[in-house]
Amino acid sequence: MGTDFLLKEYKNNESQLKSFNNLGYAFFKNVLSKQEILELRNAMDKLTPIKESFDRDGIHPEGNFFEKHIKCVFNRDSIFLSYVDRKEIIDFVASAVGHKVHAGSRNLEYENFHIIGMTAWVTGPGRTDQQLHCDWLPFPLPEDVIKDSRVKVPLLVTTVHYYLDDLFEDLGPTKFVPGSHLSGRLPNGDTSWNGQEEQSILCDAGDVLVFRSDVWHRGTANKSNQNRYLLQVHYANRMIAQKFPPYLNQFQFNQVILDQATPRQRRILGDHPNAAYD
Ligand SMILES: O=C(O)CCC(=O)C(=O)O
Ligand SMILES: [Fe+2]
Repeated sequence: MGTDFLLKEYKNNESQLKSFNNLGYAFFKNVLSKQEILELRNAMDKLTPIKESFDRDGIHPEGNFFEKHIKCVFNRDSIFLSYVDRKEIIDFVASAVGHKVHAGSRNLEYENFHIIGMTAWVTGPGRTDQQLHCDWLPFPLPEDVIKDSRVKVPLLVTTVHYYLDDLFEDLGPTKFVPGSHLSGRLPNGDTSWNGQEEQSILCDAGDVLVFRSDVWHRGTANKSNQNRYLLQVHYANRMIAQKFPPYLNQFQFNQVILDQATPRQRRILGDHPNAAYD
């Protein structure tokens, strides 16, 4: 069997979801134009760190390499606002993590999830390999239980990667072990699962990957002489907390940005109708 299916875009939402459920990630080709890629990279270069928000911009504390890691960038420059609900991606996210509910004319699929973070991330030459990990494994399960077709592990958190470079091995692509979310566990040092080795996401600038929090993956070493630019957008079921530091109510929405936000963007940013626990 070929390996084309490991990085393939399917034509409709349903087939994309099926592949996502099998592999743990879904691929979207050519989402951004060259102009949008440039705009995003320039906007990322202009961002300044807010220390209380855990931002970093400089030599990484645990390594001798440059890293810029700026949180909640939707709040910093209106260029990032459209990535709250980027048109090619958001319906997929809504069906993956919003658990679409149809109720008459109400657009409930946008009520059950929200954005929990948006990070601009520039990694310089010298960045080292990450270990294979899950971002979050909410439901560890024995393999024989998770294999039972009656068991459907709900997706609570998913991340969208907007790649802003043409990726090559030395630039440090993200690597995934396809299907490993069906292991029910953390990798614990394993580098393959069910006979499947890790797969480098060697995609082009403007391509997008959406992945489950429980699929095994890692960022890899930047052995090139250029910076790698990545925009990460994290979404979750509405019951999962938004990660908007600084905490204890110090995070403030930027009114200039909020005034530009559409009703759907405001909803995804957290403007929910009253519900359980409110
Ligand atoms: O850098 C990457 O491509 C992935 C990073 C990652 O998985 C993480 O920081 O959790
Ligand atoms: Fe990760």
